[in-house]
Amino acid sequence: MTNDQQRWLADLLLEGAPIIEVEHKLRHLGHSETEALNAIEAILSSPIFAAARPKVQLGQRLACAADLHQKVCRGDGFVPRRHDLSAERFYHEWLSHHQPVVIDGFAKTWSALDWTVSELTDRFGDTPIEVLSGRDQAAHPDRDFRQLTRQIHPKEWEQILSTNEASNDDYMVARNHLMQGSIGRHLIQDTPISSQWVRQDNLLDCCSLWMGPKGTFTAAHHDTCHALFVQLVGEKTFDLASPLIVETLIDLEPYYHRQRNLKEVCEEEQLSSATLKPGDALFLPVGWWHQATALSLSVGMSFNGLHAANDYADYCPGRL
Ligand SMILES: O=C(O)CCC(=O)C(=O)O
Repeated sequence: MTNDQQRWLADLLLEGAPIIEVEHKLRHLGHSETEALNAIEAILSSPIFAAARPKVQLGQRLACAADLHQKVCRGDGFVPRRHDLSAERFYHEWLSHHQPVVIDGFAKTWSALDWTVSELTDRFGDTPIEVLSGRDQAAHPDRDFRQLTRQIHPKEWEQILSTNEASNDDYMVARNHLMQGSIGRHLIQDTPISSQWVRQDNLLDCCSLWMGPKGTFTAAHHDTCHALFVQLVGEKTFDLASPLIVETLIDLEPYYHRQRNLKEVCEEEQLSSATLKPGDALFLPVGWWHQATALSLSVGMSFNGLHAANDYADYCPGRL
């Protein structure tokens, strides 16, 4: 029996295929009954099989429980939306149930909704800002953000955005540390998120600005903390998938999905989407897979200083 055949046989037996079926398959491949039974016995009696089978079985049982959860919780393809959701109900009904929700008009009174590119870039002043460039040529621009990070003058950023062309090539992503610099103290005046929603003592350390042209696409990934993403300018669509969808747990690297697009990984009914308009907020629960597409020039702010345990750095199935 070739190595490949032995491996295939081990796979079947580890997954718990009935011996009689495995024997039939081997006979079908041209092996005699004795050869087939000997090959099966050799694998079943190996210490490697004895050690591995309970682990495979545990994985199968967890997948079974996760599937059950998915079937019971299946939605209609859209992230649920709520108007006038109080912080109290948000924490009680959504965060503690680990479920995403859109809060319509969350920031409808914030002056950041009037931000324009030229006003914002003027406010950035002369200090270089950090953006990712050359994303189109990169196989995995979000995972490999370090190689693509460059410092540019805010005026250059304004020029890139003012072409109004749809592009994923340049994008100012959350890792720009802008809010932690001196400009952060000014910008936050325009995004007055209430203390009922997020802690104020570390507000600037726990928020990030996202800014880019129409057409940016952030690849499928999960975070290690909960986040509240507030859309300020333009529109953006998010696609989300539960961390309990087994298909999403294959091919990770480590916080990103190798396929980049959840639509290539999940069935349509496993995804839920939400299009945010200016002022809407999306709660992204820790571990939930998400990807984002800007439908127009877009500015958003994400906050993670929530009033809940919010450091799940150890949640990284892609490292296992
Ligand atoms: O807006 C985006 O492009 C991505 C946002 C995101 O993934 C996040 O806030 O975790």
